[in-house]
Amino acid sequence: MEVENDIILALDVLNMTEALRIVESVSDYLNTIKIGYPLVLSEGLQSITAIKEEFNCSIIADFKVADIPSTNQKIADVTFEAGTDAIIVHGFVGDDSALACMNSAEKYGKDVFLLTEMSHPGASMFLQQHAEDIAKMGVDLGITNFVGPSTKLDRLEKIRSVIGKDSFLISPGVGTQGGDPKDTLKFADALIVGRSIYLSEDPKKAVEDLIGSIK
Ligand code: U5P
Repeated sequence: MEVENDIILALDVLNMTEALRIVESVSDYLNTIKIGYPLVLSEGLQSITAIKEEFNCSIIADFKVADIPSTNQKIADVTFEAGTDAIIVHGFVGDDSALACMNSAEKYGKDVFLLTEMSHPGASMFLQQHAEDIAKMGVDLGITNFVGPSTKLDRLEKIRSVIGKDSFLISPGVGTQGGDPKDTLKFADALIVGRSIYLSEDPKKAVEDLIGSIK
């Protein structure tokens, strides 16, 4: 996936008017948008289709898919039908569940991102202990796209060492959650940034400043 300026916008707004306004304002600089439950539960899966059609951008659906294989397959199928380019899938549910999403992605010619460890403090309670095994499982399955936290750079470095330098690693937690953009890019290929862009009074300037800070 070619991520312009190494920044993915997390578009966690609750209506299409706001979504279109934000994407429009940053579209000179960004070509990859992550859309998750906040927008899709508010406006439907067609919000993905509409944004992709209007801006010709790549869409990553952040549904953190975490169910039994047959349900995962259905979730992935309808998500790809809507025009999504990639779907984020939880790794903790195991290889069969991840494989179901991979099979769907293959059928549609799309991608899977495997979520290894999360960026919030609570992730240290359960997920962190297994993150490297989850990453290793992904590598063994042939997954080449991963998600890891920018808020814990030691962990991000570990995850990078498991997935290897050629895997594509995207990292949320920059800005509002405290992650540093430049440091994160020592280990990640692209940053996922939400609130510090879409809550800014001037989202375009927020992106310009962010690009300036990682040059
Ligand atoms: N996200 C995380 N951490 C993870 C996985 C996903 O923050 O471990 C998602 C959030 O759901 C949100 C975005 O969509 O990445 C980060 O947004 P923000 O903190 O920049 O507003």
